[in-house]
Amino acid sequence: MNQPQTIEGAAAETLPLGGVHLHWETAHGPGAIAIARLHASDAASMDRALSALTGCEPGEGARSIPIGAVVHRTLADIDDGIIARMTSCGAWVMPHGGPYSCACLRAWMVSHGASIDGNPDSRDVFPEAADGTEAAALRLIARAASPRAIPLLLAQTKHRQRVGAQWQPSAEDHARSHRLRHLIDPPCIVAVGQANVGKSSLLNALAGRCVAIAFDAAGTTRDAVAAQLTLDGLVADWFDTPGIRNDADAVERAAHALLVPLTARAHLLIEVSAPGRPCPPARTADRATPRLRVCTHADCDSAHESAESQDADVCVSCTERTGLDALAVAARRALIPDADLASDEPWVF
Ligand SMILES: Nc1nc2c(ncn2[C@@H]2O[C@H](COP(=O)(O)OP(=O)(O)OP(=O)(O)O)[C@@H](O)[C@H]2O)c(=O)[nH]1
Ligand SMILES: [Mg+2]
Repeated sequence: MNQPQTIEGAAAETLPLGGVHLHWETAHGPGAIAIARLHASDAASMDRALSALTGCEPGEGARSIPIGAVVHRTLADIDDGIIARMTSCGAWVMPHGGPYSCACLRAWMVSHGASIDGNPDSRDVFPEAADGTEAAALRLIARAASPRAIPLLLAQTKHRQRVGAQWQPSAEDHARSHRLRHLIDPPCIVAVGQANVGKSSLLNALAGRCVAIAFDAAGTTRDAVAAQLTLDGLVADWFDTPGIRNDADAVERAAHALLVPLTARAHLLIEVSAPGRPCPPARTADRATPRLRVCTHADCDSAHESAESQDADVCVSCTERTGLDALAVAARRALIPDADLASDEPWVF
């Protein structure tokens, strides 16, 4: 792979990618392919940029990539990949998704005059969309974490048409839209409780695999351990935390300090208890943070008679795997109520 050459001292407008905006659509991380969107103010600039990128003489390269075509080309002698010419002024360049080749390609384009476009217009990204609402919805679908986001976003054009162009969102529309954002960016759920009540077992049971060590000795978990879970169609980052106990050693006390920033940024706190072992109040969390009380050991004799079990929102058995679906629904509802998902008022995004 060749290193990109820098064109030093050249005025931006004389460079082959001068006037072309570059927006990297895919995340900065390894992937099979990456997607870079190029947008120019006029067709001639896009022709010139694609010619330079594919190593063709001006005119040749452009003609070989007509509007609507998808072609395989060498990209600046750095990689090979796919170019999709979406419009006269827009194209998607799709190299392999290795971070190094992407960084080289990005550096080559910038050194040849492309400017980094931080927040491109959704209509440029999705020229096939019927209107701005559909373009913005398609853009969110492309990065939505949760499956439940897709039908809601696809319905937004219809909802907007129904309310009309004069629609002014109310405070409740903004609040609902804010909650629905959890479908795009996974919310942070933090499970807290006394040592040895089953917090790690709960994470493992929900994940269906061993994420955190669970052991019959208090003080097993020494760090915040997270996994991404799908809870009733909502993808969330679930954090297991070190249990609270009075005779904690120095390492555990250091681990407890981690809880302060973590609970502060939690969107939902799971207060885990077991029969006879209540959850101490999470002093560090914002009082407004929603909470769910979960009692483990539902499989144990007379567990249902305990105060913790009777006070709990959901009772689960991590070993027998009961109550997990009810917990997933309760967690999703605490973050996004059913009414938000059923609403036919527009989602402000
Ligand atoms: N029977 C039964 N045992 C459970 C249940 N949940 C957890 N356990 C057991 O309780 C013990 C402690 O479980 P952990 O998941 O390690 O508890 P923890 O709250 O993460 O403990 P710390 O990491 O020390 O804070 C283990 O032996 C588990 O197998 C449950 O629902 N039923
Ligand atoms: Mg643990």
